[in-house]
Amino acid sequence: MAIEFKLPELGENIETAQIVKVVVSEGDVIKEDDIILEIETDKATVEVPSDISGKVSKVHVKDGDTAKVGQVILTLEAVDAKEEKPEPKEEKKQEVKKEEPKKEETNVERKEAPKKKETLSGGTYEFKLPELGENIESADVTSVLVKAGDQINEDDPVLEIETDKATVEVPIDKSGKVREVKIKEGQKAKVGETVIVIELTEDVSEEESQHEKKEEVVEEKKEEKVESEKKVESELQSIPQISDETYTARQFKKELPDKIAPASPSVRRFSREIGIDIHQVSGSGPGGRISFEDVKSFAKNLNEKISKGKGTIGVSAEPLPDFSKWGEVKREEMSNIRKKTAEHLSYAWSVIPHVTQFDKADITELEKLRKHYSKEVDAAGGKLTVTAILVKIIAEALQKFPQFNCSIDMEKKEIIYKNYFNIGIAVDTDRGLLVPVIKNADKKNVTEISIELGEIAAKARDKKLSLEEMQGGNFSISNLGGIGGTYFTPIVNSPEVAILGVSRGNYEPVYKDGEFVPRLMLPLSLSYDHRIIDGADAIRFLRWVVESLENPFRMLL
Ligand code: CAO
Repeated sequence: MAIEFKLPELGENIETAQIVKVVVSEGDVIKEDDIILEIETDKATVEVPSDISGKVSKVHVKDGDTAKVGQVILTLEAVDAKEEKPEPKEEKKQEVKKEEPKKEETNVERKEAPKKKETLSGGTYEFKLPELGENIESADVTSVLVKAGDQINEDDPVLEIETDKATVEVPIDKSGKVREVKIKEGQKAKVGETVIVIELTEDVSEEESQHEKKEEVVEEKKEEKVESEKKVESELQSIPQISDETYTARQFKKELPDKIAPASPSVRRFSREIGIDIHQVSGSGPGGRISFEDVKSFAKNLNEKISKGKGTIGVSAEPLPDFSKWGEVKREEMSNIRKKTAEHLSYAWSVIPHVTQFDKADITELEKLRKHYSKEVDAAGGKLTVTAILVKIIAEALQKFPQFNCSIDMEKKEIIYKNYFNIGIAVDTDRGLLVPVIKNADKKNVTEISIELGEIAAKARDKKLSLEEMQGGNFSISNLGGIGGTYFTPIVNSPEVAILGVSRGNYEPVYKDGEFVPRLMLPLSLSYDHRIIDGADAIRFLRWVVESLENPFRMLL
C-alpha cells in the first residue's frame, strides 16, 4: 500500500520552505524519525524527520525546490518488518551520515542497541524518586512515560512530576528493561520511594560501538567541525534572527519529536532552554555524543564571537548603503569619548527596561531665593544655579527612597544598596558628553555644591577631569534647560537605576486661587530602571523632588 509523506506544518505564517537537501533516495527503507529533508524557511534551517516508515518508491522534490506545507514529498511502500534487513539499513545510514554526521546515534538507534546485545546482567534495579530540592519531600506524578517491557536507556525520562515549585521530567540513571512500574498517574510519590523496577542491561554496547565507530568518528568530526563553523558563521551574519530561529525550531519540534541529536534528553532540554540548537553542537563523547559541557562551551564561544564581532548587545549593525550615491560624504573616526558613549548608552538602552515619568515644579519662589542668595554664593566662588540646588535635593531624596540609590546584580539576582550619595552631572563639552560626579553630596551644603559643580564642569570642558572624578555615581542629573527644550527622555546611566532630566523653566499661566497667574514652571523627566523601580515609587520620588523645589524647607523636615 502506498503512503504519502507531506511537508508538515512549520510554524505560524510559514507556508513554504526551500529544500536544501533531500537526504533519502528512491529504494531507501526509512523508519519513523529518520531525517528525510533539510529545509530552510525565512526563519530557520531545520531537519525534517519522517513520521512514517516504509520503502521510498518516489521522491517528488529535489534539492533547491520550494515546497508548500502539505505538499507530497515522498511516496512510500509499506514494508514487512523482515524486509527491513540490516544491510540496506546500514547502507542508508552511511549515506545519511555523509550529509548529516550527527544523525548516526539517534534515540531510536540507541534504543535498539541493547536489543542487539541482549546481555542482561540478571540483576534488577529499583529506581527511587530522587531528591527534588530543599524541603521537597514528595511530588504528584502527572505522567508515567514508560511501561513494563520497555527498553530504556540511562537519562531517558521515565516520569513527569509536579512539585509545588515546578513540573519536571525525571530521567532514570540506569539502562535496562522495565519490569514493573510501581506508580500510577495522579498518585503522590515520596522522595526515596521505588517507582520503577528494571532488569539491568550490561552496558557493553558503549565500548563496542565506540570501537566500531572510532574510524568513522574521526572522519566525521572533521566534516562536523567545518559544518558547525559554517553554521556559526552564518548565525553571526544574521544575529537578529537568532531568537526567531530558536522559536521556530522549538515550535517545529513540538510537532515533530526531537529525537535526532546524539544527546541525552536532559542535555537536549538544557540546550533548548538556553536557546541553543543542539544540531549545531559538536559532541565530544563517544560517537559524537553531546554532553552538558559541549552545549555550555558552544554557547560560550557563540557569545564571545557575537560580542567580539559586533560590539553591540545581541544586535548586529545593519549594512550601510553607499551614501556617496546621493551626494558628497566625509568619513571621520569617532573620538574615544564618542565611542565610549555610543557603547555605554547602547548597553544601557538594551539592558534596562526604561520608563520615563514627567512632572513640573513651580519654582517661582525658588527663583526669588536663588536670586537673593546668588551674590553670597558668587562671593564664595560658586554660581547658584538650579542644577546645584537639585543636587542637594536629590541627595536628600536618595536617602528617603533607597531603591533609587542602588544597583542590580542580575547574575547573582541581588540588589546592591549604597550608603553614600554621589551624584553625577551630565556636562556638555565640545568633545561630547561627560559625567563627573559630586561625591557625598548629602554632606555638602548648596554653596559647596555650587562651587564644586562649577569646578568639575570647567575641568570637563578643559579636558582636566581624572577618571576617578567620573566614577562612583549613584544617580545622574542631566540639565538641558540652559539650552532649551520642554521634556526629554534621558537614558539611565547604568549601573545606576535612575536619572533626572531637567528642561527649560518657563513662565506659564497656572490656575491658582480662582485665577490664572504667571508661574515659573520647571519640566522634569525621571527615567528609571523598571526592573527595580515601580511606577508608583517613581512618581512618589518625583513628587517629593517637585515639592522640595516648591518648598525647600521641606528638606529640613
Ligand atoms: N531652565 C531655565 N534656565 C536654566 C536651566 C533650566 N532648567 N538650567 C540652567 N538655566 C540657566 C541658568 O540659570 C543660567 O542662567 P544665568 O546665567 O542667567 O544664571 C544658564 O542657564 C546657564 O546655566 P549653566 O549651564 O551655567 O549652569 P547649570 O548649573 O544650570 O548647569 C551644567 C551646569 C554643567 C549642567 C550645564 O552647563 C550643562 O552642561 N548642561 C548640559 C547637560 C547635558 O548635555 N545633558 C545632556 C545629557 S544627555 O545627552
